Amino acid sequence: MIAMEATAAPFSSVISSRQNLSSYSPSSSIRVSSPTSLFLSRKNLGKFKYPRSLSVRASSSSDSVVTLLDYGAGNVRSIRNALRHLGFTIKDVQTPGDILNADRLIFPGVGAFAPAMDVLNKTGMAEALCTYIENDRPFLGICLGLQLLFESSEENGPVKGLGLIPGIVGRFDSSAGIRVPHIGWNALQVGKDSEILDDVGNRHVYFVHSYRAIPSNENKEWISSTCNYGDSFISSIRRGNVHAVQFHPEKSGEVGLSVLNRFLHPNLPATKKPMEGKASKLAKRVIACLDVRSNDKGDLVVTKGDQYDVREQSNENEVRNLGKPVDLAGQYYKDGADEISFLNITGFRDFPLGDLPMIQVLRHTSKNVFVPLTVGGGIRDFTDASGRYYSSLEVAAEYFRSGADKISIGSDAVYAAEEFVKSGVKTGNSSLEQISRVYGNQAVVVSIDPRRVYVNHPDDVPYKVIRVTNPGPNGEEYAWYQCTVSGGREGRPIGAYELAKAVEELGAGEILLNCIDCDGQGKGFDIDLVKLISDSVGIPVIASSGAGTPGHFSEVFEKTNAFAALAAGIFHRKEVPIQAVKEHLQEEGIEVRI
Ligand code: 1PR
Repeated sequence: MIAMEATAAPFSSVISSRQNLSSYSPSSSIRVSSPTSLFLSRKNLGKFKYPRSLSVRASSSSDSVVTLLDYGAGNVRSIRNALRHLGFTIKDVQTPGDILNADRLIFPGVGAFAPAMDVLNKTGMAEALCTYIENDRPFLGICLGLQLLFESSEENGPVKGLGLIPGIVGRFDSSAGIRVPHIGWNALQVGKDSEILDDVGNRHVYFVHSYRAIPSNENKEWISSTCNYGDSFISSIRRGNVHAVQFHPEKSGEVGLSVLNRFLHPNLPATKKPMEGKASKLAKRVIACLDVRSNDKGDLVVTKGDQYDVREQSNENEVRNLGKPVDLAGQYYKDGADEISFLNITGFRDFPLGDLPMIQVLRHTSKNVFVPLTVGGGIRDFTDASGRYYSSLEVAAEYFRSGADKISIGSDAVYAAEEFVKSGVKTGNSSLEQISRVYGNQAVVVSIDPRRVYVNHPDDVPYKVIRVTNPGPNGEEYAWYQCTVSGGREGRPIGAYELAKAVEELGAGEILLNCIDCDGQGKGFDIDLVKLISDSVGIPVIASSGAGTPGHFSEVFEKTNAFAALAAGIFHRKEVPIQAVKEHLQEEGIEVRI
């Protein structure tokens, strides 16, 4: 499952008028009279009817073209970028015939199961796909592109799938104590003959999904790897030339690129010995954050604040300039960052679509960075000087189209949470609700900018108060965490605890938990705050602000339920390399992606 966006489908023209497949006759095609023995017997395939008249072209070339089935439901920019990075050109499927004619076909399923099947059925793509796969043509399904091969899915269903693999795709069971969606880097148990996973070994790959297929006696011959998350689920299948993976190779760094490369170049000799180790579960993520804004000369720079003050303490009082966003993001990718966040820190006053540098930053970064990218700042409804109204959905859509995997909402989520706490009513109109409804909650992060406020007694304020580890300046033993908007400039009548609970209800998939007091101080994360929030919500929490040493990362993972830890200053100033953080965590027995 990856963020969806509303774009015209490459073959949208065929959606309304279903192509008559029996009249389709590709040039240079050969008739395939019977399916290969690789596949299930018909009686196991449910009621799916295979057209008898489809033809599949014989593979003739090993050129550098890959056919992409983008049925227009979502953002496949990352897979396009990854394929181009590997030296391939992309041919988009326009008609079912393009599937049958493909030399190699990649199907990055996006969005939800039911609408995807609906489009595939209406366009005749379902039949073409089944024929193509039945004839053992080179195929790689990704995420939903794996799930659709099964008999059916429970996602808004039951909904019938392509029926090529026995099994029902079901939702992860959150009552088993796991957080759903399954987001992050997880290790695989790779079976024999997986071929495209030859370089993976037990290195982590990136998953984002709420539904999964589970191994059974009926489908065991298809399974090339499984993964553990609550229970064991199918992370990849392989039969002959047909492959599909539940994870996102295009977001899994170098190891993900190797999976794509091995699919595109079958029979490559194993070049690397897969790494040995004890990878077994979801890795804790280390995230590099780039606070971005224009400096006084108008250049977009990565800056870094001291408790959110990003100006130098000099006569010129200029905006601190720590580098160029695209260059730094590329460097952090190479250094092993599991994710990269861009925060447009003046987005609250400069409308992000008003000028386009941040969009350009994303476009350029996503060409060479193959881990998840988050972008935040200024996501809200907006009317520009000429009276043109932009909805927050349009802003988010532009970010997704430009390469973001997740968007992060700050100020606007605070206003929405305040309303919700007051009224108890979900209006469905907030940017948070709208974007998570359209793109899925896994694509929406809420960024919280709280400031610690000490009090003498838990009843002093109508917000969640905790006993703090280190008393306040006047010996206060308690504190609450006041949310702010506009980059910490304005305090609001809501606490971080109340906000976190509210935004989870409103559809946030993750919380980026900053702390103004700790920002840029290098003294460690605010453990009291991170513990409070990560114990209170069922969605992943990213601890942010204050990292100064690798030990601060292990401390936050050992003492709280944070899923990820984010840092900025120590990476920008090259005080601590990302790899040093990872190695330290490993030494401490904390699972990370290496
Ligand atoms: O309110 O939706 O426009 O979003 C604005 C976004 O910009 C929010 O995510 C908000 O956190 C961020 N932001 C606004 N002003 C600042 C600032 O610094 N003046 N940056 C700012 C937030 C905090 C972290 C920082 C960590 C780690 N920066 O992102 O990277 O504290 O730093 P450290 O490791 O150096 O301690 P909207």
